[in-house]
This record gives sequence, structure tokens and C-alpha cells, in this order.
Amino acid sequence: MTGCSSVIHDKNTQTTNLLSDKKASVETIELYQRLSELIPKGILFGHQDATVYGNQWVGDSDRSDVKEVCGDYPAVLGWDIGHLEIGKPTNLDEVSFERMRREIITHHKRGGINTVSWHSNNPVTFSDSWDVSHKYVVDSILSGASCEKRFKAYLDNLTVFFKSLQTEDGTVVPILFRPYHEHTGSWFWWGKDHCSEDSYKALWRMTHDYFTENGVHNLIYVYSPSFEPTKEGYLERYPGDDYVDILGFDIYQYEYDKEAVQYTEMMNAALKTVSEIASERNKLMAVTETGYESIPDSTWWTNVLSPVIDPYPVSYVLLWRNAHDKPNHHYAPYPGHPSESDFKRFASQPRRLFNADIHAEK
Ligand code: BMA
Repeated sequence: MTGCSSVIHDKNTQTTNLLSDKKASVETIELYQRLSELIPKGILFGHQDATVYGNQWVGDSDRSDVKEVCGDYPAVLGWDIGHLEIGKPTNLDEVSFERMRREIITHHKRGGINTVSWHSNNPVTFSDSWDVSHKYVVDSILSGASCEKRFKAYLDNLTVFFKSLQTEDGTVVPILFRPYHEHTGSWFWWGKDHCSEDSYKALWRMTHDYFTENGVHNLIYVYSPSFEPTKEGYLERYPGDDYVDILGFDIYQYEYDKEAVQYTEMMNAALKTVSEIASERNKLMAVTETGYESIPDSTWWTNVLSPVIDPYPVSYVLLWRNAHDKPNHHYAPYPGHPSESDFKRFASQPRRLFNADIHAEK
């Protein structure tokens, strides 16, 4: 990054809030400041659902596959609140929201950082995020009719949850919130083929406004399209600097790309483009989702991931989940995994930041 920060400490040690939420809480402003300050030190390692399940375990306490391999928790924990909107007690991957709340608070107290994505159900068809059978869901939400009312009730459920993320002393835990992700693809109802550029931006802004107007001030907004190599493509549906704080993207390696040629090319193109935009707009950047399902390349960490991310001012890299109920659906190693020793090498590289590395920074 470029030495940017969202908080300027003036002579009276007051903080100036440069976040998109002009009423962001002090802890939220400070988290962004802390992320800015960590950029020169390295890249935070993140893992989705890391402390609630992993390879052949689910629901244990104080556990994480990554910790069992390298001795420390990820610095960033990823969570998904899909199904919170419809009032279910568990998310779409059966993580209970009670447990998620506890884990978010615990991780915050141990100095870690939490990010939340949202695989929202389709408010028109009542099916899941991937239901694209109705083409105008976003427009229906924005229509002012019954769907808008229903969707605002979804946002109300999220509001209650975000506000409930409190430590014993009443501090509300700051969250890197990443809604409506991968929207430049068309696999979710908020995707490219299912709404105009203006409708997507309007959905994002409506959501941001709704939360800020309803007293949710612990969110840092993270924008994360899928692969978009050009500035024009990346910014086509960008809701604006006043609505976004961190610029990310989701890119995966796939089985057909065994040598990682395409993955490396895509990552490089996206990292270059997004680092330029981030510098121009004084934003942080992150790799908001990545990985190689089941990590069939035993040296993937040091041969593929490190070399591609290290030249860029990346705040954090989030690896997707290690499903306990889908044998090949894992993106981080566990004890006995073929990439275990390479991950240990990766974790000991100078620019890697895990939980303990950032705890002292808090
Ligand atoms: C996908 C897969 C699914 C999961 C969804 C939401 O990438 O991991 O199994 O339900 O994310 O977490």
C-alpha cells in the first residue's frame, strides 16, 4: 500500500474517520488503522470457519486445522451469515449463529480479526443464493414493493446480529463485512446477468445506508468481485469510494490448471490492477477468497501462493473452508495432509502474519 490510513491522529490524539461509515465506532476506525499499519509487516493469513470445524472434526473447542499444523490460529477468521436473514439458528453450512458469535468475540479478544460474507437467500423465490431462476431479484428489492419490505426484514436480522457482537465490557467487535460478493460472475442472484450496473450499486448503497441509519457502526465494507483484470471491469459495478473501504477479489486455482499457470496469471493481473486502484483511491486491498481445493500440489504454499502475493501490498489472504462433511472440500492443510510441511515453511516466512504475530500490535 501507499502508507494510507483511515485514521489520522491529530495533535490532540483525536481520530479522523476516513471510513465509509461516517459514524463508525472508534474500535472500527482503529481496526482499519491497524490493518494499514500492518501492511509493511506482512500479509495476514485468514481461513473460513477455521475454529468451528475441520478435517474429520466438528464443534470442538479451541481447535483449528491450521493451528494444529503451524501452532497458531489464523490472524483472520472468515464467517458466513447466510440464513441469518431468514431467522434460522444455523447458517447454510450448519454453523450455529450462537457459536459464531462466541467465536467472533473470542477471536477479537485474542487479538484476531473477523470477516463476514453473506450467502443470502433469494428474497423472491425463497431459495438459496444460487437460485438465478428469477432474473430481476435486485430490482424487486429496490422496487418499493413487498420484496423490499421482506429484504429490509432480512437486513433487520443482520442488524441485530452485528450489534450483538459484544464483549463483556460492551465493546462491539468490528467486522470486515463482504456482502454481494463475486457479483461480476452470474452464479448468485445479485450477479452480473441478473441486474444492471446501477441496480447492483443501488443495492449495495441501500444496504450500507440501512445499516448506518439503523445504528450499525462496526462494519468495514469489503468489495469483492471475481476475476476482473482491468480497471474498467473491476470498477464497473463499484458502488463508490463513499461506500467501500477495502478492495478485494475472489480467485481460485482449479484441477485443470495443475501447473498454476492460469492461476498465477489471473492473480498477478488482479493484484496489479487492484493495487493501482487501491493506491489511487487510498483504500486497502485484500485477497478475499482463494485456494486450490484439497491442495493437490504439496508445495502450493511456497511455490504458488507466496511468490504471487508477496510483491503486492495485500492486507490479508483468506483461504476457503475445510468442510468436515465433504472429503475433498478443504483449502487449508491439517495434520497429515500432503502439503503440511510446505505450509509450515510458508508459515515461517517473514511476511506471514498469524494470530500471535498481530496480537502484540493490538
Ligand atoms: C461454497 C462451498 C459450499 C458452501 C458455500 C457457503 O464455496 O464451500 O459448500 O455452502 O461456499 O459457505
